[in-house]
Amino acid sequence: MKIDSIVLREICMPLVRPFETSFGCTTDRRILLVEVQSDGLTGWGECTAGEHPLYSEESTDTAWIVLSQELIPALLHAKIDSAGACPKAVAHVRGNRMAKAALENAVWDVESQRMGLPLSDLLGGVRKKIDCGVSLGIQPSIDHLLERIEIELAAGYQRIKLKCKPGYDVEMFDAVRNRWPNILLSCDANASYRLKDEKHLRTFDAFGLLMIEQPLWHDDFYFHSLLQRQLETSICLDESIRNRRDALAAISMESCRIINIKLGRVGGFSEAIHVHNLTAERGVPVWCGGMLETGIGRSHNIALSSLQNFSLPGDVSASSRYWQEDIIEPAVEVSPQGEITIPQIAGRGFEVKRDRVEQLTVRSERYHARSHAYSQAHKPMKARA
Ligand code: OSB
Ligand code: MG
Repeated sequence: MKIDSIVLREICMPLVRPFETSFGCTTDRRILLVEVQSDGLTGWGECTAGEHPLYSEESTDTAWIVLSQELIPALLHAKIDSAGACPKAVAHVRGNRMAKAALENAVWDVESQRMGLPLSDLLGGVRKKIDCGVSLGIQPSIDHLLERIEIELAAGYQRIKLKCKPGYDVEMFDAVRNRWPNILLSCDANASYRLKDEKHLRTFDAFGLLMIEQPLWHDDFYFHSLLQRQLETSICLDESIRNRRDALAAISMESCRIINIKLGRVGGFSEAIHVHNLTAERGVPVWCGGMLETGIGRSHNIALSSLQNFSLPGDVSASSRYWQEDIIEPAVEVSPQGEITIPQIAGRGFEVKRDRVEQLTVRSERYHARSHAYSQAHKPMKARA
């Protein structure tokens, strides 16, 4: 596959409502988009790094630097023959998985168009529809929360996930369970508890939660394995799982019984498929996480969720829950049964609204094959005078 040029851009988009987690509140997103041009085709990728390095070490700004100075020059230099060859072309760069995913996923988009296949087919997907849940940020009050849950259930969503943190947990679970004793309910702590909270976390068992997501440190398996032994509720790891080896370690140590796969967190489709295949072999169910994506990232999440072991409802929901106007056409919609239908046309299945993207762009740069960007990036450092 010959890559002719790559465009890196940053767009700014306000969320329709603030999204608050244990680590912070987001009101406006700064999102990097990658456009890979190859033989008249354009593939799109989205970087899921946050505005600040709070969920992971990456941010919009670190991803820009790593993409522009390292990853894009390396990929243009590598002359890859398929999207699956991307990870090797950027393997010399440590970490920076969200930046890598933005680039690799754009190449998968190009490849699916070139082959005339829906992206989900190219990935090996088998599902025609995916089950959808929602993630509800920390709300100003329990009344606000109950109101939101009512709206999401009425829209058909199959699972409600509640963001929680110390001091904002059992009272909320109690209120929700009193109102809806039987809904599929889970919580996500985003690493906000410690092992000393074990006794308190055991009280979560009374609420029949499907899972508790990432209760302890963002980089931990061992202490989660100690905690999991003490809980009836399944632990689901999110932040800790960076690749297939991590998933294998976590499963072997019984640190969790469920895994959330996020394309950005694991570095792109290739590694996401590796994690998926391992969990399928080991009988560990997975679901697709979300990172407040625009329609581009959302369409990648939809394609990934079509793989066989994505057997639990994911955090892949309608565009309108996040955006006044999405940057794709049609917008992502969820049926009254809480399902998204996998597009059956070549590529991601959603057009990018180029005019809208241009309007929202705050900076952009184009890189050509064999441009001097590569030689610049790899010039040996000179000693300072
Ligand atoms: O932990 O799943 C998370 C959003 C930003 C950072 C981390 C997380 C989330 C979500 C949002 O829960 C899920 C979505 O995009 O709908
Ligand atoms: Mg999470």
